[in-house]
Amino acid sequence: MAEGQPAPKRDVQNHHLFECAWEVANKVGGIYTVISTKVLVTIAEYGDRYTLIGPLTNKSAMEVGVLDPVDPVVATTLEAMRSHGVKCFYGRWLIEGKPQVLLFDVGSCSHRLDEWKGDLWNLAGISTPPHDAETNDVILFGYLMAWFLGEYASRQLDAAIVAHFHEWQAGVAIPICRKRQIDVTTVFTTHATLLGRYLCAGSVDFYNNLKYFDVNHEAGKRGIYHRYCIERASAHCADVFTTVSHITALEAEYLLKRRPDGVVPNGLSINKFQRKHEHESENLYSIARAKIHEFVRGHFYGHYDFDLENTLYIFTAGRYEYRNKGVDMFIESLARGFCGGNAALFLTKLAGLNYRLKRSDSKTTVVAFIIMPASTNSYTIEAFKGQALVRQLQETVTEIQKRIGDRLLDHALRFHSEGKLEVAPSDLLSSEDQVLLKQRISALKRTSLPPFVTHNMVDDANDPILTQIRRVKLFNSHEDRVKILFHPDFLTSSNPILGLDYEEFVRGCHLGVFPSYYEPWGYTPAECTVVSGFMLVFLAFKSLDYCLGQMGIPSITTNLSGFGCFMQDTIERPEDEGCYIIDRRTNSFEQSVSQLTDCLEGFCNKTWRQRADQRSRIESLSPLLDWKTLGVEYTKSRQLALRRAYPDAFLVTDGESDEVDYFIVSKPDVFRYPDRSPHLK
Ligand code: 1S3
Repeated sequence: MAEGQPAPKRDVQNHHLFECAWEVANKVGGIYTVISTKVLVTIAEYGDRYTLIGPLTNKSAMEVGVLDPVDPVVATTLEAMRSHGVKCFYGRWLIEGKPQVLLFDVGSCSHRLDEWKGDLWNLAGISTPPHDAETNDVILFGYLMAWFLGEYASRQLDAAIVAHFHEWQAGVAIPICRKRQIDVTTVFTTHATLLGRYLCAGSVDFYNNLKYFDVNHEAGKRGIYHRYCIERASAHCADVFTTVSHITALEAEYLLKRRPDGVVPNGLSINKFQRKHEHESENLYSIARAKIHEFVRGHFYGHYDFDLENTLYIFTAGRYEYRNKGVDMFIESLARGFCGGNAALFLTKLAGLNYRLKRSDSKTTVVAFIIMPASTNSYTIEAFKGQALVRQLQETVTEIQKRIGDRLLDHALRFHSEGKLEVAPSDLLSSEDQVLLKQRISALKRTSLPPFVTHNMVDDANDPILTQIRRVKLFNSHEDRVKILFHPDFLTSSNPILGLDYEEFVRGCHLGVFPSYYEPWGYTPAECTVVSGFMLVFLAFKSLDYCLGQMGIPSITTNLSGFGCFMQDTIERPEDEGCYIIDRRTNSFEQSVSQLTDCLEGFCNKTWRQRADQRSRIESLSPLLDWKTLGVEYTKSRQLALRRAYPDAFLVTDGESDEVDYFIVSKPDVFRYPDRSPHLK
């Protein structure tokens, strides 16, 4: 809108929505899950008035089917931008709901980087260093989005426009829209704060000091001041500012210096057919578990002396943030009792699960997986060898089985009813077969213990997970009732070693453990409860017979994770529904480790029946996490943005706006103990 001209009267009821994020069709982390799973409810509300905007990358191009824009104004706007050399893709994102999507190639405008950086400095006072490639892309992306929105809003004058931006990587456009007075209303959602993530990953007592951090100084010290400025400007310039949980709202208030207008919890798209296929549930568990069994047999070859029927698979997974995701606490709770050779620990409740199971002569074995991508070179030879040896043995057994079958058939054919059927084992198992079998068995002999990592790590000596495993001496020995395995890579069904997709792996496990210290929301425990609709489409696409939306796997999280707090606020006794919540707010690290170990021990002591009952209860939690329930918070945030930008359109009869601050952000901020374990410093 040109300055001085009256603003057009836009229709707020039938407004258009542009949702912008770096993770649109471009999976990096949790924001991809948020956006892709939310699509169905947003499409139901907006239809073709909804468009997503993201970056054009090799990955994102694969997820989009190119088409001509439905909206003629979008078509003319893009034509105008293309005439200036902007490269972009317009089409449908190939996920459930097939939303319209616009992807900008930031590289096509890299020649304008210096000009736009100068402009960002002039209009927002944000200076950025030359060699931060991610920030450079973020600036290009921001300017392209603002350019698009400006052109679009100047051509489409009938309907109001809501532009919703996720996370600082999409935030640059917000101060630009404000300074250029582009006639759109903006919402900014942060899924974590930059400083929060950095501070927590270090060794500060984050939550008790939230109010006291010198934010500029802390950001400067960590070399992220420019990124922090972008994030803070996005939060302050947006008409409405939201975040994903109350705990992150508090963090944002102190670190970004704006109290969020509200909280938009993350949902999942629950498959509508799930209930019809419930009977298949147990079958799917068995298939997935059999695959994990197969892997475990191979990995522990030569030391496979435990009973798989009496083995529990537990796991933690996520972005490799050692302290933030609570991997330190997970390993500690598995193996505490050996640290520092402190004998007193053996005698107390402070001992870890491994010690407790040994002490009680438990017949249960726990295999604990850590699935977190890190820098690796390849799988280790040992990892391949174990699987190959077991496969060879399997093939040999199958061949021998066949020969035994033939011999038995032969005997049976010669059998006359008056005689006695006598078949000596030596008649069935020939000496050649015995030799072959012995050769295979002797190949399984091993002098070393089964490794606790599947890959060659780039920085093995300094890797924090490996360092801790070595310190607590969890070496997968015969006596250990807890075996540990670090898989520093994503899971896919095409993996040569652990060939399962993440969802299938989760289904094959018994328990997910996510004792996070910093976790604005945390999808991993929610994904133990349900599989998202998106994933179902993805799996169906790969022609796997997965039509079940539920997982029903119990999980452990903490009251420092958004999801954990949400469950505590929503359900009276989350643990009855298979959602255990560890207190990391008011407990010391030691106490939380003990609580986690108690919880793990309690789970190990459950009977098969108790675990099956628990699983069926968890499945009934799905509606609580459905976007159909939680999506309404997003609707409210957009309504508030419209009210703030177009108050006249909301005037009630007496001439007063009926705006209310719809979100209640205040939650008790009780934090007590410093969170650092003396053992972990
Ligand atoms: C963030 O991703 P993360 O794993 O880096 O956003 C997610 C989606 O809102 C959230 O679930 C998670 O806690 C945040 O940390």
